[in-house]
Amino acid sequence: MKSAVLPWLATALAQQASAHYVFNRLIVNNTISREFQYVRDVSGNAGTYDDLWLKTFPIYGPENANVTCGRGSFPVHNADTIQTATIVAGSDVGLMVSGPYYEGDVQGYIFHEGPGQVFLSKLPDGTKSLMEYDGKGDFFKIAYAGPADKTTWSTMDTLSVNFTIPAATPSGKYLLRIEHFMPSMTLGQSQWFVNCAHVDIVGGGNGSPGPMVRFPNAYAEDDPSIWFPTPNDLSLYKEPMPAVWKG
Ligand SMILES: [Cu+2]
Repeated sequence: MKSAVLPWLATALAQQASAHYVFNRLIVNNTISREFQYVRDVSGNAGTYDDLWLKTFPIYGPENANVTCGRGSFPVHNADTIQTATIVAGSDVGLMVSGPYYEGDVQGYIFHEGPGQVFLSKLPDGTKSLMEYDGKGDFFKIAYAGPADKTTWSTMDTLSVNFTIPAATPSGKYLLRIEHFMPSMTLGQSQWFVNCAHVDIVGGGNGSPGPMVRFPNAYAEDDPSIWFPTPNDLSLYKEPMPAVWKG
């Protein structure tokens, strides 16, 4: 197995500068959705929507408005086709990458060194539907995938960030937001991969989720979780605030 995998990996690492990804599939109870079935479509870095490769390009900096739900994600571009996933509170869920496709591989991998985090934002009172929600409301964090050990990020070379919707989450319509980012060694170089899915949580509980944050600007470029000059020692990495709400 190793002899088959390693040459591909070496090539991929050599292409790391352009090897990016978009979390466009939702996994619910081990069922993988189609691309952008439940996830808001995003534009490429040139503004068009027709090229998956361009959609994978990073967003730079936590203060960029595109870190709310991804570049060009609101108004919802795939309004005619996006669906809302029904998820029973307590279920296992994941957000999975597509692209890039190269070297004959059919899947993209999470290539950048950094953490993954997952958030929920309830449809605000007075906003009629998720289609009309710009994502500027309150988000609480439900998952953090940090370093696996001193030298390895737990998401490295995986296809998805997996988590559980807390059973105590109140029922209702939510934006389910994932961010995977590469902290910067030099100030101002962080790269962000952000997507949002439309979900309807059913069978929920009576929890009071929090603490809440809003995007962009939940973090500053010089936060120790965003500007991390010592990537060779992940024991020094601090989980970004807010804390995970466990329900
Ligand atoms: Cu990059």
